[in-house]
Amino acid sequence: MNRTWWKEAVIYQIYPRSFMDSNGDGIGDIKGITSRLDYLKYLGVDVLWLSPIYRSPNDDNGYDISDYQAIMDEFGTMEDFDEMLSEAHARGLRVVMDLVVNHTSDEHKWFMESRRSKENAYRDYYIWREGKDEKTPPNNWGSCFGGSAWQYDEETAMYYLHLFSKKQPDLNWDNPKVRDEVFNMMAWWCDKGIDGFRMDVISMISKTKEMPDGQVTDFYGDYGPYCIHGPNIHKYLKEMNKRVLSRYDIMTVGETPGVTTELAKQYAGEDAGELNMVFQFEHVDNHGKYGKWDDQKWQLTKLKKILTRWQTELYGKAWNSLFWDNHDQPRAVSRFGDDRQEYREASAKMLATCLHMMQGSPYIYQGEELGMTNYPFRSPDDFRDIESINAYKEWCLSGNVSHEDFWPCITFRSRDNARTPVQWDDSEQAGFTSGTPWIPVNPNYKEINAKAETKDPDSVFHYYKKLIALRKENPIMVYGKYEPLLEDSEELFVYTRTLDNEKLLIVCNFTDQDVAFTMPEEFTGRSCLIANMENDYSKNNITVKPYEAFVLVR
Ligand code: TEU
Ligand code: CA
Repeated sequence: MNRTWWKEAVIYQIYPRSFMDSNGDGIGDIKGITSRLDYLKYLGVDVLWLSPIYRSPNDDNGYDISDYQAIMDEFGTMEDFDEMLSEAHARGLRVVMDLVVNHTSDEHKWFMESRRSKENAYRDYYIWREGKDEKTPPNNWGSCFGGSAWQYDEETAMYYLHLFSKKQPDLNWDNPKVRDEVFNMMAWWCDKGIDGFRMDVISMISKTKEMPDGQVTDFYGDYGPYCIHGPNIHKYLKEMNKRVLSRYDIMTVGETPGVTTELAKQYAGEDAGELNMVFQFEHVDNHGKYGKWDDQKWQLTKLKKILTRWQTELYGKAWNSLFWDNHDQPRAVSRFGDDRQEYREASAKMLATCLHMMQGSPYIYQGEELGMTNYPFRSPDDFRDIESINAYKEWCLSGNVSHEDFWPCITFRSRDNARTPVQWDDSEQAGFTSGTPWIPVNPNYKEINAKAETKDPDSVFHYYKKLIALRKENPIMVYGKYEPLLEDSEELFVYTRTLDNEKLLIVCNFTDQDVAFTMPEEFTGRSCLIANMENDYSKNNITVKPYEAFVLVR
């Protein structure tokens, strides 16, 4: 297995809108990021991944880009960006950009041209089809944000495809001109000195030409096999690698909905010549009665089975990215841990241990290092996210489900949980802004904030800091082989890591109960690398306390 800097790195995701506001307009910005670089350096992370900062009308908070080579007005200027980049580099921090090229904004000049006429030079940059008739779209595909994936456009009386909102038309990657534009734009950013790309829904850029109806799920058809891992996906990524990626020392991570371990070896195989690693979603995609809208926690054995499969099947062949949450997921401590006051800190540390000790590159989503929790939504008016707003309309206001049934599900899973402002201190608006934030601050900021946690050596923050530092001193955390133990336990997540003569034992209690555990002989009485509470490891039979986590070294 090759040793590389991005395998050894810890990546921190910044959602700029909610990270830090520098000018009191209530919206996080680039100068805000620059002002917090010392905090990130102190935490010890190596790479910052910025969610999109490009010019955008913000239908989907920047995932709808109208100019790839300009900065969103609300976030600042290109000078602010250049300053941030050089300040980050001066501190040894690398910067990875979000690359959103499955679609653009409908306000991108390519699309504004494209929709004008069938003969326009940009027409074929997007995916246009005739409807079945005037009122029926070309097929039954649904958009990820609800409704049909096709929008009728009066100008030329045809439909365009949008797998996300109707303000996010899909680019036509089969057009070589589109690939040229995208690759040139990527090289432009690389020449500026950025350190990599996180590629938004990159598994969806190649579509089946015939576009047959999908299987009917929910209210619309699923585009499933026709838009995910499409016919030319690997051809286009290899081309991208050859023409751009391979020319720079950068890291790449593909966001690849629907990816399996087999496919991951193609996308991110050691010698596949495509990407460095992918985000898989199996461990966060527990679907329930209303699709992704569900209020149930994972059964631990199921969660372990998924993660163990990714750990073992990719070993030596491809590289895992490790995450519990991001800007599309609820807060990890609320979802996988326990955000009740008596367990929040312990369970946040337990989750950190469990993730950072696995093989792959760990991602920390802003605020996760503080143990930030889900937001206590009171009414649908609290939502800012297009996905939550549309889902509430589609499921509830239409009368499909009652508010009482749906409310616990949508509030447990809403993406807005992750998007409330980072809690910097206990002053008004948690120190995020001097104005009114675009989305409310979680009312628990007086107890949970960076100022308090950086001062308290026992905080969640300092636990993350320690885990990150340990990774630098212990190559076994990066390169060791993973093996699961106690696979049938519904309470404990236990595994080992092995590298040469070294071996680690990782034990994590995912419940609020005491659990009896028999220590493997080889670890009895051994020293502890890190733990979130005290225990006596000299005995054979020990009691693992609620949300306890420890790592022993053989
Ligand atoms: O998300 C793509 C994706 O996989 C969606 O299915 C995602 O899970 C979504 O949140 C539905 O629950 C990426 C971005 O991360 C997301 O923020 C964007 O909204 C989306 O692409 C469109 O660009
Ligand atoms: Ca601002």
